[in-house]
Amino acid sequence: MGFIRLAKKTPILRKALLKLIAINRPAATGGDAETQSVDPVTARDSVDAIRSEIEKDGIYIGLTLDCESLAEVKAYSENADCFADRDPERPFRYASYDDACKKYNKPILVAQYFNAVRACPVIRSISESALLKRIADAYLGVDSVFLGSNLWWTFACTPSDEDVKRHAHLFHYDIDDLKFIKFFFCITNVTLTSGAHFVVKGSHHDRAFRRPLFSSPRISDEWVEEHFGNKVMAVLGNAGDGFAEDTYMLHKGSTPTTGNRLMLQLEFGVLRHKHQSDVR
Ligand SMILES: O=C(O)CCC(=O)C(=O)O
Repeated sequence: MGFIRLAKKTPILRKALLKLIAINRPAATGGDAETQSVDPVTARDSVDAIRSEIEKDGIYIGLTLDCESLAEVKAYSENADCFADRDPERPFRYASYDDACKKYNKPILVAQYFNAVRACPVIRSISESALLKRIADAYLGVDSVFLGSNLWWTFACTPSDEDVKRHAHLFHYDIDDLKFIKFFFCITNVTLTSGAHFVVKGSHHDRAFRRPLFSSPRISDEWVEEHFGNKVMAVLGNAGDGFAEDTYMLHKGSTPTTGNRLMLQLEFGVLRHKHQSDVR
C-alpha cells in the first residue's frame, strides 16, 4: 500500500505507471460493445458517456441491478452471517441485530459479509458483469482487474465517535490503487435519513486537501462546506439503483436514523492485489 500511496502523491510517477500498464494490458473491451443479454446490470447511458461523466464529476448515477439479482442478494443477506465492525470474531445474523449489540456490548454501526463472491452466486455474477467491466476498462484505460466485493449493513443507531470515524462517516478519500473505480448498488432504499452517501463532485481532481503520505485523513463537514459548498451532493436511491464512483474524490457515508442500509460494492483497479478483498 505504501507504494500505491507514494505513486498517488506523485502525478508524474502515477501517469507513467498507468501508461506502462496500459501498454502491457490494454483495455480488453472498451467502448460500446454488444451488451450481454444476461447481464444483471444495465445503465441509462453509453459506456463512453459514463466514462466522461466520471472523469468530470467523479461519479455516474444511472446503473440498475435487475429485480431477481436484487432479491437474491437480499435473501443471501438474511441467511448468512455478517460481522460487526468487519471483525471475523463477531458474527451475527441480521435478524438478531439487537442480541448482537448486547453480546458485543455496543451499538453496531457497520457489519460486513465475508467471502461474498464465493458464497453468493448472484454476487459472483454481478462481479462478472460485462457492462461493469467495460465501464471499468474505459475509465481506468487498462484491462482492469476485479479487486473485491463489499456487502455491508449500516445500521440506524447512535454510534460512538470512534465508530463514526472508523466507518467512514466523515469525509475522506480512498487510496486503494493507482486508479480504481467502485460500483455501488443500493439493496435497500437509501434516503437522506437511511444511509445517504455523500460526495464532493469533481474533488477527485483536487489536490488541495490531500494529506501527508501515511496519514488517513478524515475531513470535517465544516471544512468541506467552506471549500466546496454547492459541490456536496447526497446520493440517494431506491433498492436496485446503482452508481459508479472514483472514491479518490471526497466522500462519506452517513449514520441512518430511520432505517438500516444494505449496500453492495464491487471494486476494479489496475494492480493485482488483495487489499480490498473480503476473503477471510
Ligand atoms: O458508507 C458509505 O456510504 C461510504 C463508505 C466509505 O466511504 C468507505 O467505505 O470508504
